[in-house]
Amino acid sequence: MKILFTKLQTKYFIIFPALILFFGGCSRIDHKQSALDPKGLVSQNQYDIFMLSVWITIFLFCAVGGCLLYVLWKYRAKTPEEAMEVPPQSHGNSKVEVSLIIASTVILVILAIPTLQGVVLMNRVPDPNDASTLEKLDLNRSAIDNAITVNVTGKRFFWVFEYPQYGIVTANELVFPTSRAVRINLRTEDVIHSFWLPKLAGKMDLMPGQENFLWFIADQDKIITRTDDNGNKIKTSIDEAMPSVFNGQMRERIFAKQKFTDEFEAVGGLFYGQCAEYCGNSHAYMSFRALAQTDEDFDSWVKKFQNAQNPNLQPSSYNPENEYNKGSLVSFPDKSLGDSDVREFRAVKTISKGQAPNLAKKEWVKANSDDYEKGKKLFSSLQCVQCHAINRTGLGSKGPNLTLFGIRTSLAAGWMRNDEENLVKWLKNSNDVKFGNLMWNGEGVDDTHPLRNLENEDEKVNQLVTYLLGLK
Ligand code: HEC
Ligand SMILES: [Cu+2]
Repeated sequence: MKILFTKLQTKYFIIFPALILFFGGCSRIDHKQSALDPKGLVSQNQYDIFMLSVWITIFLFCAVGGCLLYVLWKYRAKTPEEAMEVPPQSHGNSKVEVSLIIASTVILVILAIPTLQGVVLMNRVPDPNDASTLEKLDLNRSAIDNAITVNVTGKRFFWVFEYPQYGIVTANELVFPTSRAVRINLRTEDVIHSFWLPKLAGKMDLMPGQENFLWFIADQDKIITRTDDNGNKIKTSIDEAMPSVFNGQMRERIFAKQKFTDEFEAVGGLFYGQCAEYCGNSHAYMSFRALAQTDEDFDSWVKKFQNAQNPNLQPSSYNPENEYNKGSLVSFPDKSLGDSDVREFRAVKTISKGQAPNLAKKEWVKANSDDYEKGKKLFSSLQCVQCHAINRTGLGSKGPNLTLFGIRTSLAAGWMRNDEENLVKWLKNSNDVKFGNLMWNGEGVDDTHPLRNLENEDEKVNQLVTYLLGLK
């Protein structure tokens, strides 16, 4: 008995730690960046192909392992004499060999057909006139007809998202409507990167000198279905799963519901993406986010960006020849900021022609706080504009475009929460936060560059933060 017990114990000593190691590597399949939790048509297709090959592999494992065990058992030596015998020798069995070749071929064909179909599917948005394909894929024609295009440019170590149909550009957060297909054109301006958006689109490389392509369409039903802590599937509302991005609700909701280290999304419409091809020091932190929106919210977001990035809609300097409506934004000098400084004012009532702006008459109010205005000024004087554009496209393209930065959920290419605390850390020493990033280490940046000297400049940093987070 005692011997049996010790034997058992030794067995468990080996098995338990092995199991712990084995399952320790597992996580819930709906993990933030899991390819096993598809929420769109293209990723679902890839998942199905993957599962087909898993089942085939399991079948093969059992069939081959089973035969092996059977033969080992059946033809084992039963007596010491038998063990001494040399078994009959043969060169093989051509029937068995031929059937094995045929069986392998059949399995390869079974795998190849859906794989090739998947490659075709991933590589091209279906033709809107091809009714039978649309029906097979259960796609609305309008989802294809109204597809949106996003030109994605990979840069060390962030992403540029340009929407050519709307003439807007942003970085690191891809906002899209769930009702429409999204075409993704992939290019790079430096080295090879790889665009990986596992729950929606799969993965595709960005190659210098070549344009690659990918598309996805999200499944709103799957987005609003959530797994709770006990593993039950529950349906939430659209409002809960896809808060509006344009008015900052998405950002607020994510911050309120989720610790940064949480492994699961608090909000269904938030997707994590990642560069999946080693591209340098901070490659591991070259991530991005995709934010699902209803049509209405997406349109509002586009409108807001278009207004922000339309040079004709920027506040112009005050002109006494113009009449101004209540609410108009105009800039004119404000001595309280600095001798030659202008700031933005908002008209409190209709301002008739021919007047000089008179602050004493309470016709104008400051459009932004003093810190915001000072931060805005610092953004130019500290040479941030060298690399960043805010609002207008095309200027300062070495770094991410920071238009409406205050509604962005993430900082430094998707991997940190975009809040005051992190932004302060980033501005004081971005190299500490993201080693090797090209803001700190870019061309023309050395220890004399003003951005490297913000470490002890709390006031300036706070003004910059007020300005950047005030862009909303
Ligand atoms: C030499 C060019 C350069 C200068 C100058 C520069 N930046 Fe940057 N900035 C970058 C690059 C490149 C990134 C992207 C870093 C990354 O994520 O790898 C970046 C990222 C950022 C981000 C995060 C953006 C995002 O999408 O997450 C903020 C905010 C920012 N910079 C603010 C500033 C401010 C404020 C200044 C001036 C004090 C400044 N930058 C000066 C190049 C620059
Ligand atoms: Cu990379």
